[in-house]
Amino acid sequence: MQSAESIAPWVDEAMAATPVYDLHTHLYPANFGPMMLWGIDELLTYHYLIGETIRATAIPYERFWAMPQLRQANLIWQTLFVEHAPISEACRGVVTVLNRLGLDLNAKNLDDYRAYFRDIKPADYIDTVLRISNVKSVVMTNDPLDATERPIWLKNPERDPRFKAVLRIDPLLLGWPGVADALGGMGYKARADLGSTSLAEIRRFLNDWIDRMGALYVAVSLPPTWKYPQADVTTKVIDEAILPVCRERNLPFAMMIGVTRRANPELRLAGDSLAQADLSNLERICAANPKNKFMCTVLARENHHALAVAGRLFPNLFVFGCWWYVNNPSLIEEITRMRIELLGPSFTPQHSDARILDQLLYKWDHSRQIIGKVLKDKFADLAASGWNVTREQVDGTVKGYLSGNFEQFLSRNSG
Ligand code: FIX
Ligand code: ZN
Repeated sequence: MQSAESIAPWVDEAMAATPVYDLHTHLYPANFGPMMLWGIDELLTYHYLIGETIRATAIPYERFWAMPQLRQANLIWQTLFVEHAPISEACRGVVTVLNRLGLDLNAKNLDDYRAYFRDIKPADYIDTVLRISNVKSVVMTNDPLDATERPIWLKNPERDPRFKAVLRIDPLLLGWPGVADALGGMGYKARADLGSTSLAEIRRFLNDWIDRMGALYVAVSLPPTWKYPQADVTTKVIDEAILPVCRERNLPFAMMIGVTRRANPELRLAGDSLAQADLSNLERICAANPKNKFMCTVLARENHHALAVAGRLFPNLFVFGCWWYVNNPSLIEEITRMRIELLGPSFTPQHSDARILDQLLYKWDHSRQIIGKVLKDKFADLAASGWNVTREQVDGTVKGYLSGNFEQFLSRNSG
């Protein structure tokens, strides 16, 4: 019988050797130009760190936003890394990135770090970061209504096969009646009345953009107040456009539930909040549409237990990731432990949500450590209960968590 000591290195080796399929990021390939973010100044001006700096300095919002990015980065470095210990998860992330790149952490010299990035070519840097982080595929967030992104797609960019597309439709679900004009501007005659012509036009929009992008799934983030079903525009668009198209195309519909946008608009991207949602709405959408595939992650820690239970109840629901405010070591550990206990090997513990390429280096480094820690405990418990744990079982479980489960869910027929 294997001991905890003999199982632990198997887990460590499998976690390190298995390439990740990162199923939700905000990363883009080099030929997406300004959308590809990388390097020390982008890392430092990540919205998580902007929030922490404005809090630490109490700088007036308008003064912060009036600064050019370089000066914002200087302030963030000075405040969070020089004047204080960089002990928060987002700060530690920058430290891990610099460390993984082999930069001198004792020097603490921002200009030296800037010099390192100066001569790097973005396309080469993608190769470097994916190699060091051992990530094989990253799933982008693609919004055809975004004024920067749309023209890029319309030029039929050459595709980097490592960057997969996802059709993100927040405005299409939550932006009525205003979104009708945006759709009209793109040649889709969808009016706020949502009559049968409008719904057909929304379906045409979805199909056209799924084709253009080669989208793997259709995704939305939803507020904690989201209800399903409800006599409102959101339910109508879901039931009569999104779900039929997803069914026909055998694509999952991913719901990220629990975000309250612009709770403090002064903080811009850093100003979104969260609240607990009623996940009976999630259960109802899965139950009412058994021929659709769904993916779900939730923002409130308090919702994670209910999400894992929903995953047990509905085979058409794929549970994934520790999103944003729960992407912290203590919460990843708690959530992953609970999910393994309720769902066994059949979910995806983590996605990175990286916005800046270099963040793959820390987000996966940190998550691999925690998922590995939990798995060691779980396999040790199993061995202590009398099961003959083998290296193949460990390898297979890790492969499922880091890539295979998601790939299988994508290829599975919706029934
Ligand atoms: O809606 C989302 O995809 C969120 O992940 C982002 O909007 C959020 O700003 C973020 O970066 C979280 O990590
Ligand atoms: Zn995201």
